[in-house]
Amino acid sequence: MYEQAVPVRARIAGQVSGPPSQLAPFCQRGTDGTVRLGINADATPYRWQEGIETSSDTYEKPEVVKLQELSPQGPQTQRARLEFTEDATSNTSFHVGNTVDRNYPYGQYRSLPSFLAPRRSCQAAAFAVVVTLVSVGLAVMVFTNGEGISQLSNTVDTLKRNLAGQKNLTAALKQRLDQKMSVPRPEEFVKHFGTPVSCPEEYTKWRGLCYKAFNATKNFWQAELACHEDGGTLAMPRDNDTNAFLISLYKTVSKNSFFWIGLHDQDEEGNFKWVDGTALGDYNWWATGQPNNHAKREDCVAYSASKMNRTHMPFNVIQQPEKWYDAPCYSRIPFLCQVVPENARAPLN
Ligand SMILES: [Ca+2]
Ligand SMILES: [Ca+2]
Repeated sequence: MYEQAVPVRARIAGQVSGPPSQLAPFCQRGTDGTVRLGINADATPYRWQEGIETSSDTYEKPEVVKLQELSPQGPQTQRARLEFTEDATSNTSFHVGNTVDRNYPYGQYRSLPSFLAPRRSCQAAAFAVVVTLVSVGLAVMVFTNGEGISQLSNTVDTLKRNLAGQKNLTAALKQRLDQKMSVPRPEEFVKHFGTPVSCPEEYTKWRGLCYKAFNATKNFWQAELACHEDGGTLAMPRDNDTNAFLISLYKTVSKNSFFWIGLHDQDEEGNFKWVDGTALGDYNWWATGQPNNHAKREDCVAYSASKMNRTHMPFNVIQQPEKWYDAPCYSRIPFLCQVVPENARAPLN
């Protein structure tokens, strides 16, 4: 059921004929489009009054207000529809419409208050704006979070690469440390420190030198020459340990022979020297009564035999075995040589 719209003129300035005050902030539109709805004080309850505010203190353009009130769809429902249209002179139309369904708990037939329609519209618009802002905010957050996640992913990848590099460096350092701490292999030892100390064939190493007992018989000078041919000299027992070692060594060759050592007094009687020219020193292993320079022809020194053997006794009296005796240098007896190891004499690589 329609009610004919009634043109309304209303003063704007200072006039309080509009809607309830709580709607004003939501529904004003500029200077010539503001629509105010409210309840006329003179009207019956739920009659609608409408006004359009102009920019000056004049009466506004006539408006046509159509109020449509629909019969309730049920004992508890009321529907109202408002339409606002400017007059033909403005060649414009302005439409505000809203459909409200409202349920009333008391089941009474009541018309819908006019201010609710534009209020709904404003609420919808505000809701749309809010939804739009929230959507934009969410999009920004998603975008921002996406960038953050991408940056975090890149950071994690970088950290993984750095960790892998650190692991490789640690493994390399550990390998180098193991190489430093490990015992060198024989070939590496030879490379850095020369060949291991070794003696010529049939020579025996003793305290850094090599010794050999020759069973062949030679005079003192021939024996010294033979030792030179092996790169050494006649043996020179300068201390008790070496002396004992040489005694045990020549026993492996013969126990009934005498053995030349590198000691003599050919240059000066009674002044014994080693074949390398050094003085005899404090250590000696003379047999009792020796050296006696028997018949003034004994200038070279030899060990006496471990066991007495008259056939090999070049000296006039043998009383003590395994001792030093001076004897004639031309006597042909076995001899002892000593050689400095070749690698000990060669410079290290
Ligand atoms: Ca002598
Ligand atoms: Ca003698």
